[in-house]
Amino acid sequence: MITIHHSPMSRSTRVIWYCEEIGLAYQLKTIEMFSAAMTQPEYLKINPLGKVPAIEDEGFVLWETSAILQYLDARYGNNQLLPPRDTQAGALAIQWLEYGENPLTIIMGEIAAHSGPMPQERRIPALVERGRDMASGLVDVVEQALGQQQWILGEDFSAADIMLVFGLMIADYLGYVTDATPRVRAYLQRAMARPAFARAASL
Ligand SMILES: N[C@@H](CCC(=O)N[C@@H](CS)C(=O)NCC(=O)O)C(=O)O
Repeated sequence: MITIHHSPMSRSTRVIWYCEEIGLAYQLKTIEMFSAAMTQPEYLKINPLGKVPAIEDEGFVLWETSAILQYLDARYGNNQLLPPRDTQAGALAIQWLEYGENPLTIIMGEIAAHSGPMPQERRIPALVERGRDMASGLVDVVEQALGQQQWILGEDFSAADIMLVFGLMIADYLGYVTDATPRVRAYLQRAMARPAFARAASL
């Protein structure tokens, strides 16, 4: 069974959400965000950056959310939630997986963390300022791409949606999902109505 190193309400929720979508068994090792435990040698052996998520699979360790979702889908998910890489749909899936993390979640996360929960000595106000200049534009990219589609790749839900929705939830919390982005608003509601999301978000 895979082990997910997890902090509630963090990027590791994406990994749990993925597992819940495909019915993959997992166990959680919970670690408190920004706590000293994240920078202890024992945890740095798992993730040298001292961040979540990371997974362990029979001694194999992997970090970076996008890599984890791609690994799990190929190894255990029968490619249910990502199209084959050698197709254009597969290439688009990777485009959105990556966009969902960087810049979308990186920028939204910086605005949120550096203006709030991050320890004072680590906060960089310039990151908040830069993020605020970029935030609406980043949400608008998804608004335009969704068009009339249900999900970012079309009619089928994918792991790319899991990556994007996490960043968009922070954008929503920060007030960047507005009447000017109705498709993103409806997309978030659709995603959050999925039972697998609800289970992951509760952990
Ligand atoms: N690009 C990495 C980012 C990981 C990351 O920044 N995780 C945050 C939680 S959402 C974290 O652990 N932060 C703790 C810290 O910065 O000290 C990924 O997608 O896995």
